[in-house]
Amino acid sequence: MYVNNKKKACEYCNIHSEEYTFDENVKEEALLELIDCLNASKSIHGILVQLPLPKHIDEKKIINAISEKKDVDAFTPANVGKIMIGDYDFLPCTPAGVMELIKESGIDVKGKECVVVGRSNIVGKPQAMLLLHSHGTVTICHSKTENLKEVTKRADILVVAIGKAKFITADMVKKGAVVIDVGMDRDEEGKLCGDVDFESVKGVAGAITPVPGGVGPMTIAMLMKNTIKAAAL
Ligand code: L34
Repeated sequence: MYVNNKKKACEYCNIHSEEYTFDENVKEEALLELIDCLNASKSIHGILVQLPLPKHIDEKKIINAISEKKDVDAFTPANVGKIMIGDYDFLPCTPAGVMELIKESGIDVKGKECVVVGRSNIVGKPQAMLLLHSHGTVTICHSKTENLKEVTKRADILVVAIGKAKFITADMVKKGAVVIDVGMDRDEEGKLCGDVDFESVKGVAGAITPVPGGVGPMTIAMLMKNTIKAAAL
């Protein structure tokens, strides 16, 4: 479904897109061969390998094979390194979408207590770096964090990306905080929800993103932005 949403967005933006699907038993070599071919193609400007990959595939090896100039996810080591320095062509789509939401809502990150819950390479780590570039005071929390609630309660801006349904509850949030929910989870009834217990937290938050209809569509918008940028590189 995520891939379909990306294809629809391409159509909307007049970006040509091609989808390659494989059997889950696909060999690593077959993926590497396709990436080589797309790397060399003059008519392809962006390459995205939708994650997660099956267990027998070395994700790092596959990502590393993508040309850094076509890496519209900004997942390759070269692009991740550039983000650290603050001198980049592409930003990773989800963290960039979160920053866009913050900016467009008129929220100034400068000097604010920013707490990121989750330390994945895709969201948590780059998210912390982007908040730092915007002059936030940044803390990263994760599953080993002691007194998590004490830390999240300090946040003026709380970004949650852990993949645990409704994990963040009202007692963990400071009154008036900006709460951004990156989660895409299922609740007990199998309904789509986020990492934040929206119904309880909306009562204390100053601003909060819903799931669906929050960060997800922003991720896709940033992918379009990166792709257009890649075409101009
Ligand atoms: N390579 N793999 C790569 N890049 C990515 O940036 C992703 N991710 C995650 C999964 N794998 C990836 C995405 O694009 C998650 N993700 C993603 C993309 C789109 C949406 C959610 C997650 C999305 O469209 N969400 C909508 C609809 C949700 C629904 O109705 O089920 C929303 O409103 O949140």
